[in-house]
Amino acid sequence: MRILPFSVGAVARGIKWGNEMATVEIYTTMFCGFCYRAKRLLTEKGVEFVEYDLDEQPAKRTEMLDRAAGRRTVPQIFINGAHIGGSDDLAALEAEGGLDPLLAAAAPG
Ligand SMILES: N[C@@H](CCC(=O)N[C@@H](CS)C(=O)NCC(=O)O)C(=O)O
Repeated sequence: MRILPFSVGAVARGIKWGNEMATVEIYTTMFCGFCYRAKRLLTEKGVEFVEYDLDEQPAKRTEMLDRAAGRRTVPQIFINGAHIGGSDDLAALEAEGGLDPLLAAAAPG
């Protein structure tokens, strides 16, 4: 029997509410320590993300520059379309408790 509309495990991770979850996108390259660091943080939190590997999809670099207001380094991370920044920005957001609320907000539409 399920009383709560969400799973206890999901609440512990602070991410999934019902079937809705934030859309997380990350632009990466293959040999990038900061990309691994950002992906590890997301993975440890149980967050699913869409990865755009610029080595495999070079055309995505222009898209990243547009969306990230010209920031050229990888990774660049977006949550529900909002620009978060790079790996350090993601880690700082997590440290100050700002990441979970963003992840808990379902993607619009
Ligand atoms: N502070 C940034 C550093 C990112 C960074 O330096 N990424 C390297 C790859 S691991 C990069 O894009 N280097 C190319 C460049 O600096 O133009 C972050 O935390 O994301």
